Amino acid sequence: MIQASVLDIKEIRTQFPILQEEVNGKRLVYFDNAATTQKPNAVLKALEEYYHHKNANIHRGIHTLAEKATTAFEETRKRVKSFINATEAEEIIFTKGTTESINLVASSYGRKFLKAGDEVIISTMEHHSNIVPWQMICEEKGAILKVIPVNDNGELLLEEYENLLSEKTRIVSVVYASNSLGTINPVKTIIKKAHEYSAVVLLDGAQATAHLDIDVQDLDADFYALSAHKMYGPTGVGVLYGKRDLLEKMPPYQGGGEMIKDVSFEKTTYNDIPYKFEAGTPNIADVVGFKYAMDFVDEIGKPNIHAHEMAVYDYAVEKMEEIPGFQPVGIALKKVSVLSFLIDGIHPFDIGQMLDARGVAVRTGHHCTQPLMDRYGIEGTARASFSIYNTKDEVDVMVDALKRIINFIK
Ligand code: 7TS
Repeated sequence: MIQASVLDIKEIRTQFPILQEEVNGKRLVYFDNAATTQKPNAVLKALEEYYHHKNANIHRGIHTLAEKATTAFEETRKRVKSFINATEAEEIIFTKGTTESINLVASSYGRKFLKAGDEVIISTMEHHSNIVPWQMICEEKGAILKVIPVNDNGELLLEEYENLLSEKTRIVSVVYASNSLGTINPVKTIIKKAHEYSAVVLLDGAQATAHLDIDVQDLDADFYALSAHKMYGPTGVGVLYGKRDLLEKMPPYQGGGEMIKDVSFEKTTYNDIPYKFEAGTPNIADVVGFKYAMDFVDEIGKPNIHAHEMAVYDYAVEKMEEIPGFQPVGIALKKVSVLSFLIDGIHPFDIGQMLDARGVAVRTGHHCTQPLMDRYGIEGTARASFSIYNTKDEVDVMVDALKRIINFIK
């Protein structure tokens, strides 16, 4: 890890070719990192290298390429194990993203262990992907979905959470860091409380994993879901971490090749974990590329990444306060670098469109957290989310553009 004081953002930017793009005649300012981050050269090269020199299907062949591809694929599994400090590589299951990881747990664990009258707890600030799979399985099983409320600042009400917990609680599934508010939730406490009632806990780590050191053993998380594409890796790759004893008790999620030991028309036996949950040919090349994203992150160091991003965030809040009618949404004490905001009298969609005309990419809308928007009585926000390659100069470009937009409109 390098020292934060010598972090060379200019050099880091050169590793991301897309940052040289022009959008609508202006140099791209990419502030949509919570949706997906850009990819460094190391990842792009790994993808090319894979297809040029290693491409084959994995786990089934004895020929040289098949072995090379299998080794590269399994190297990433080991890398994820160390990246989130799982106990064993077998606890790492590759999926296509956080959404699929959560669906896997809801379908497999939920279908086997939930029964009528049981309760599942989520929170108001969940992404739809951590709401809908639980609604579906609760409906199927006659289980009840309970929701932890949030305060006006965008923080979970922990006392209310404790009131929701009971002997009926089977599963607690909460977001580690909110994509709409940036709030970092006190997940270690949430997990400890759930375990007092023998409930299992899934953490949605989609937004946390690129910014915070993750240690699933220290957190004592039962399941942890993440997406590679939100942490400089390729799209189409996600991870589900699960404790071995839980994964072993769970039925397969999908049937097909890879996930079996032996198939006959009378009886099929299933493979061991993690393969039991990896039916069919996986996204081999992108899994291989993902390893280089984790190397990129660890080389800089997450504390350095987080510190830089929060410096850009703090600067952005300070500059935005110069804008009349600026209203941040989500001002929790502990945050990742997500700045959701409203400007009085201008629809977020118009903000997004007019910023785009000036080369600035922000996201607008409900950010797949409609119940959260309902809680605040709004339709959506404009959202700037910062990454390691973003700079205060880029914030100036956005703020300057916003000031011009306001002058133009008002
Ligand atoms: N959970 C959280 C907290 C997220 O932010 C997202 C995606 C997901 C789950 C789903 O991840 P996926 O990789 O399976 O799609 N969030 C966003 C966003 O904020 N803007 O676009 C996607």
